[in-house]
Amino acid sequence: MKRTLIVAAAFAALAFGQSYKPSEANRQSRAWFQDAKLGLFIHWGVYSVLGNGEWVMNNQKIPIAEYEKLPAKFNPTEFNAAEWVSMAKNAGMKYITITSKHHDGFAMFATKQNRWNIVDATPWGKDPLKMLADECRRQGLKLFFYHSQLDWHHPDYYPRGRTGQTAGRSESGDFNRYLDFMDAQLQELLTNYGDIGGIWFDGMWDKPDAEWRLQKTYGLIHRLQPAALVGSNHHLKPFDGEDFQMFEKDLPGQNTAGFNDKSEVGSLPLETCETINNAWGYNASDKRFKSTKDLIHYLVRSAGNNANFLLNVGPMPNGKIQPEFVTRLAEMGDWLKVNGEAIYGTRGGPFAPRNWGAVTEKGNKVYVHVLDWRDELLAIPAIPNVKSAAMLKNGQKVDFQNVSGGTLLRLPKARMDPVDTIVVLER
Ligand code: JFZ
Repeated sequence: MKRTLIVAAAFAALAFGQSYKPSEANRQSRAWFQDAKLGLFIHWGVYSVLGNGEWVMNNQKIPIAEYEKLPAKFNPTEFNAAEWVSMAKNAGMKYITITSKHHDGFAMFATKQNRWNIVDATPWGKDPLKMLADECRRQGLKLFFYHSQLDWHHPDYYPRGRTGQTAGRSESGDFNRYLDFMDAQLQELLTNYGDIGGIWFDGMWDKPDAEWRLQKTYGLIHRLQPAALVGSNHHLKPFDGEDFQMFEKDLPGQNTAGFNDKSEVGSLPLETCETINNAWGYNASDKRFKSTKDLIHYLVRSAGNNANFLLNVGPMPNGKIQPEFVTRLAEMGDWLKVNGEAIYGTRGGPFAPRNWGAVTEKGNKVYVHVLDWRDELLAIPAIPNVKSAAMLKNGQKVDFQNVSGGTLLRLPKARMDPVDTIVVLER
């Protein structure tokens, strides 16, 4: 009897594509994640030595034999974990997601699986992820690892996918052995660094039809750390076993960057990531920095879409973060120190973002973020039972009037904030 039930349950799970039940600890992490709203993305690897982004190996067709000369030049003696974590904390960020391994396969941690890693292959010889993990714990931030499933360096990543064709690898390899290697690295990351926030996968899109053994890998993570959140940048709707859904360079449901045409917003916690200039990994010549105001607007629109904002920096090969990034993060933090009430712990809604701005809500309060509006009267969709309206900044009352189908807010020019005019509605 019991056996038939198990078989029936397994069949149902397969038929309906649902078998993973998040643990209670995992549900708590998801709630924490949704309250956190802002995180720091860090793309750091041996590619930073060339100052031309994390795709440089592929873009400049550098063969492995050449690329393997880089670690000898990677000596980030200026790296200071406390400085990075303080910078994130002062920016109002609640977590950090850092590359443990990017597409070049180079591990930024002390792995025993091969010598293609920062400890064994560089003159510096230290494990920055260990130092960051300890420092995050000290300062109360969570640490996530970005881990690339795609690997341009490992001989068993075969057959190859769309990218990595010019690395000069042999025409053979055992993909299952590669996945064993990847699982072994993940086991290290989930065993040697204390409690981890989660794993941010990327790279499946390189060969979407391969057997990636996702259930085995996701199962391993959830077994080692049930509270850790699993997400993947596959640009599709979430797979069984994932705990959050991410949107690369786009707000959920949008597709301005062209990555998310097949994606669908599901019911998991959401996250969107973006760069400050146009590079993820350090790019010495990319000076097209977004303004602090634009970054704050992106944060507000993310929150209005019920998503977290993961904002990226690409540290330099000496271990420092360039000043243009540092100042912008500090300015975001200054803004959040005053306006954080309307961001942290909120959920998007009660209505979807508009061209003029976005709304967030928490308890009996609705925060109307007016980002771009020039007239004195602003019409918003009706919100039932609003008792009062006031500026978040100074508590001054805001005139409002319910009209058929909506509410009119009176926003005299003199009261408008150049970044975000926040009106608090109380229900
Ligand atoms: C991926 C990485 O390739 C990139 O280096 C960075 O880490 C970013 C956060 O994630 O970006 C992608 C993912 C998929 C495609 C292109 C870039 N794609 O499908 O063409």
